[in-house]
Amino acid sequence: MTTGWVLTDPPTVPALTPYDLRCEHLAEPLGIGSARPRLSWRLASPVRGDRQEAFRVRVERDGVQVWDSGWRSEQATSVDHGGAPLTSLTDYTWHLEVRDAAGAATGASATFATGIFHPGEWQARWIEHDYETEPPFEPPVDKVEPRSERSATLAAPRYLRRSFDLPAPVVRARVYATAHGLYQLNANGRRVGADELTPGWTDYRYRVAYQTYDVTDLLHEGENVLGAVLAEGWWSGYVGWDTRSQAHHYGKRPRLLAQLVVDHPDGTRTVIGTDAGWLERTGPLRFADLLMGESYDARLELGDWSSPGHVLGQGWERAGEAGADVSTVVAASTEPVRVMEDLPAVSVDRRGPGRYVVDLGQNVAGRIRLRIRGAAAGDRIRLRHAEMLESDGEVYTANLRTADATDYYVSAGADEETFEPAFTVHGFRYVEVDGYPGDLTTADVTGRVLHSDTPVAGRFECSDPGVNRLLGNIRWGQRGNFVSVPTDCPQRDERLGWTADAQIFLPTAAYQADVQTFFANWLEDLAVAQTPDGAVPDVIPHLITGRHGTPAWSDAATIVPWTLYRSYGDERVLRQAWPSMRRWVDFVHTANPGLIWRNRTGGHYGDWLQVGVCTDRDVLATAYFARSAELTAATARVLGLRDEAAAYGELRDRIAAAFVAEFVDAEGKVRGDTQTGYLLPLAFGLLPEDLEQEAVKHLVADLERRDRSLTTGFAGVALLCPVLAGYGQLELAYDLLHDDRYPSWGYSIRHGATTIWERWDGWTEEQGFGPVAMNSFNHYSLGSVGEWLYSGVAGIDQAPSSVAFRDLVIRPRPGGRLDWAQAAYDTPSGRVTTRWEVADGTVKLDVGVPPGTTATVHVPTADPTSVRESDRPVAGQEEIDVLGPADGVLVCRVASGRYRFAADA
Ligand code: RAM
Repeated sequence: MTTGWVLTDPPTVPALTPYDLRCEHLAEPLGIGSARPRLSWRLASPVRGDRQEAFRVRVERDGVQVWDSGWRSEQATSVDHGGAPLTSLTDYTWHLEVRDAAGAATGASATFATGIFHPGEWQARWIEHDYETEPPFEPPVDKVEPRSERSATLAAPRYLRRSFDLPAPVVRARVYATAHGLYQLNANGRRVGADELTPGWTDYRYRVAYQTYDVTDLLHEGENVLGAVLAEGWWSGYVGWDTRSQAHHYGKRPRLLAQLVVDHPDGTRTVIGTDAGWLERTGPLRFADLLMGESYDARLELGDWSSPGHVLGQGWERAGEAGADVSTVVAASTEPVRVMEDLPAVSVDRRGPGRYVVDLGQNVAGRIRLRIRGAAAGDRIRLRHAEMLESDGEVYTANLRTADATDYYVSAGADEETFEPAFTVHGFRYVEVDGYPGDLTTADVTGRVLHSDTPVAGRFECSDPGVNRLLGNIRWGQRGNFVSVPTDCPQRDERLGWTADAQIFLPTAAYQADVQTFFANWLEDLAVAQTPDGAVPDVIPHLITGRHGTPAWSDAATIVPWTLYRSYGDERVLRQAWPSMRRWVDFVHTANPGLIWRNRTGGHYGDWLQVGVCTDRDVLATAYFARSAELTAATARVLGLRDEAAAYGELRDRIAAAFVAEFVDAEGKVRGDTQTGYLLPLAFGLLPEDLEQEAVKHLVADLERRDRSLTTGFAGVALLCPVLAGYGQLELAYDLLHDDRYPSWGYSIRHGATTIWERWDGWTEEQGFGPVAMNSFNHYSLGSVGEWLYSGVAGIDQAPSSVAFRDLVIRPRPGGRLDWAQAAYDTPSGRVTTRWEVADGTVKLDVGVPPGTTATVHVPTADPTSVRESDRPVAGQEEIDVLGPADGVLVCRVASGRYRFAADA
């Protein structure tokens, strides 16, 4: 199951074929929350010009058809279930048929199941440890494991069990479960599912997701046992940088809610819910916390506690009931966190007796699985996690701030034991193992990589190893920070859903993975956290109070839904976000009737972590104000809200005019004269044409003055390469991409980075480690250049008016040190591929366009008359429409299929 995070190829097919069938954008989901789910598919075909002319969807339940869409002459690759609303707690199969231009039909089928739709269907109550009747705390064993002061305040996780009889064999069994806290389930001694850190992090004040598991194969007629382990997690553990006294962020006591529904052959159902009939106690887990780590005392193991026939020892008590309010409980709508890859240790360095430093060779979010041999009962092993090493080879932990990131294991004295924490996650590359009995080898240590199981959607490679490493680091930055919510970092006492980080990185993230449900889920928490006057908090889920309404941060409210819509084409995300978008723009407008955004600027971080310059804050804020107004207008247009579209469109134009009047002089110089100061208005189209070229000149002059060195922070960095390339400065863009002097992406790579650093000066030759108060080595924001690798270098993009990549623009940009580059990307219609190569005076360009889409291909060439496709002239080919030469390219419009262009370089 831990196959890594790789792109799966579409099927090789002889004719138009649907594949990758999804329900609510998820593959064969078990507990969807919608009675009218969206069904979607991708298409593959080897035939040029192929497209789906019509489709038909049939939904059935137990072999009985509940909806037939009939044949629809449409190219759409998604449809909402159009029959009567579906029934809760039910399995469905859906059959899809598609017809191509020649009338030939192919089909595919998939399944999904509905979850619990109505609160009344929960026959379960929240259960928790009954703290009222708790006896005074007594250490359970002679040697209590040491705890830091912080972890000493954490309560021991609870083990819960319920034994029950099933009167008949099992046809189908599902568990619906969630927690205030984190939980893992067992059934008859076996782990249920492979999801980690469930139920994930949402704004628990408003909603908590339940997960659905199929346990049909784990249960049988007669006695069965359901078990659960319950820890603190985001609910009541350490989150962010708040101390725990203010914290217990959402509540003080972890709670479990679960319901098992078993169908028997005669059509009867057995339902077992959590209630006071469950027993609970503590066990080997002494504490477990996302930031602090986990402590496990194997001497306290409970044996086969979740199996039938287990003889209950002392310590089991009745669970306390904590009400039956399920009003915040919703169906999970996005992929869970899972163990996505196992990494072998690459080296072990003995630092002293029983003390080792292990290197995984990669900075990750995850944890360690440790094999222990020959330990005596009571031996204690300590694991400290770190991203970097000190110059003397010891682990560098100062940048973790108050996050202990330390796990403990106390041995039971067995010949061989294995320790792997269950309810914590660390951001680390190195781990110090202290107190290890015998010799530790690389074979004893495995790195377990955890993140949200967002399906991989893209692949990029080129001839330059440095650029490939950069892309690799960007990918690992995504993996390390897409853990239930998009976080800024996975290691220190922060790990929060900073909104600018998210909006800036989203375009890159979306090229690498299908992040549709991941961000739609997060947006729900954004909308509920808006203040009554419309300000958006700086972090989502909302935790840090007093900071909201920040330029570029809170603009995530408009940018994230719009980017999701453009990438995936599901207008429901806009419909849902619309009130939040407009409330956000209205908030800024109300506070700034003069249209220069100076008032109510929240935390105003400016161009965060820029180097050596200070981009004018009003410039940055006002540019974002214009952008948000523009996207709100665009959204209104999609939703058919004509008046609002006109009003926000007009507002956007007035902000742009105010921007120019206030900040731009007659020579096109933008106030502050910084790179980001030019990039923002150029990228957002705020300047009139005559000033545009002038502004580009100032931008280029600034770069030249600095010997082609960047100064951009979070807000500007994503725009550097696309804007430069877009305005005819391709070689400058490539120089920045290849640069390895400070500050640059290449500098961190030259110094061994395996992820994107938070700051350009995270570590420098002159200063060593950067400011310890804020120095993460796994932050994705500065990796937002990844978008340009796919859209610019490999050239996979879409037309400005296109949605879901249906109208592709293939415009690769040979240049820099690259001889070739290639990319693949799974659009909602199917896979698009590009590969270009320049050799011996010839440029070759291979393009794959998915069925039903068209592409405008810019074939790079010095001589447009030399362009051939599959060794034939382009002119006169049926699927190729030659639009004409332009600026070093020949522009052609092509239908779906594969094309092999060649031309003089
Ligand atoms: C820090 C992090 C985060 C950033 C905020 C403003 O906590 O670097 O990424 O968004 O500051």
